[in-house]
Amino acid sequence: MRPRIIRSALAGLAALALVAALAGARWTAAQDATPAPQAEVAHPAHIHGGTCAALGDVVFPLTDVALAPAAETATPPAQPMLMHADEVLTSVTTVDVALADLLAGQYAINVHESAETIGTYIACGDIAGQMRLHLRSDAPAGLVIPLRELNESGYAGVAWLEPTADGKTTVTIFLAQGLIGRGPMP
Ligand SMILES: [Cu+2]
Repeated sequence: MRPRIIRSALAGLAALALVAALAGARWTAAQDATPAPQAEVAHPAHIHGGTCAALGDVVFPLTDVALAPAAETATPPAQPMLMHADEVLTSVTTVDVALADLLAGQYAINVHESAETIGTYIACGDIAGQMRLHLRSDAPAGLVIPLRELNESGYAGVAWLEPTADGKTTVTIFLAQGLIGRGPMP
């Protein structure tokens, strides 16, 4: 049973990464898009010092993790667009630090329940990993980390850290509930 669960979880993560990769150009939110019908609360996120087990101060704030606003479905899209299921919350931020520097230190990506309940953490992932061969040879060397559920929030996902040409790091978060068949469904 367990290998099967792990395999399907890996398949899910691969699918997420693939969707993002296929989108190619960076997704940007449409300023004038109509709000999503079921807009839920935005989840503040930061890069903290330390690890998820011993979280330090906020070092780099990240864009709130939230349901992206719905966009016009013109074909072809007027701007780069990442399509994804309603259940998937996203966040994209370019932070002014090199990925190598993040890897050299101790840092973690932490997601909070809301601005009002900032002390409640819902998911976290340590910024660490091994160099691995990527399926896409043209992709820049990056880092993908799991964001594990905290406090029985039901939220889990991945963060994808990519170095930019000018020495910064673009952090893309995908977060969703119900990925492991328990906890609150969206
Ligand atoms: Cu934080």
